[in-house]
Amino acid sequence: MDIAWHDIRHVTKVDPAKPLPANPGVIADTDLVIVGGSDDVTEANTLETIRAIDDIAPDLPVLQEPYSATQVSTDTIDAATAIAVPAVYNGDRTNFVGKHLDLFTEVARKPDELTGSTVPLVGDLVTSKGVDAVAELATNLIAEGYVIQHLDSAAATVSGVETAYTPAQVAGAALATETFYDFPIFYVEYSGTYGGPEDVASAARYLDETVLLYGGGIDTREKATTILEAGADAIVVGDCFHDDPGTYRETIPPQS
Ligand code: 1GP
Repeated sequence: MDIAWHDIRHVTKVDPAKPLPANPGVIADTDLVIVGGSDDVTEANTLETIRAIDDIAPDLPVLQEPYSATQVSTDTIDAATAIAVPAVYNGDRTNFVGKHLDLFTEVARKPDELTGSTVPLVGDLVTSKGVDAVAELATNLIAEGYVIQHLDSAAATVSGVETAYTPAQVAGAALATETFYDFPIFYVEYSGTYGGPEDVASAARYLDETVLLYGGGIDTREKATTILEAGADAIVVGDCFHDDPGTYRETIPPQS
């Protein structure tokens, strides 16, 4: 399934370590789902969540966004539309360069050398299934340029983020994403708190082809509208989906 990124205005981040809400059917009106979290995520709960969403809304694109090697398997690769891999500009080296170079070093090896090897990003679950799985993964990866701005979040902890970027640095990271790294996604991440429109406005000036996502603390129609009007291509809503699906429904922009 190809993802029509520039038609996507509303993304739902489903944490596989949390239960789905009692009325998960509200998710059918979002444009795209990302399955990922920063605590207690496993391959098993990821797969269960992707399949549950697929049962509810079979036509919805669903990305797996892992933070660890052990969460990806041939089953999750098959179940998800694609695997979204964060590259965290203000994280530690492991989370911008290390995991990715390790993965592609494995992918670049000759097939007979892969037997028995490990792939740090994707783990033994993939390599035990052989080179076809690794090759399939390589063609289904989506790189996301990330800036994590909420230092007290689990996302910041798991990515080694110790300093938030200034709006000028956010703008620079956005410009680099589009013109230097050529990642398809730039993600302003305020996981768990509302960051307001300033970073989004700073980034939006430098993005054309690259899709601008904002996530963090969206729990009203007003916040959703503010972020979209500041220039985000789409908002990402996480906690509100799990905690208050009725309010979550209000964050979905009306069909234009
Ligand atoms: C988290 O950006 C998403 O990765 C959404 O944030 O959970 O605060 O809505 P919230």
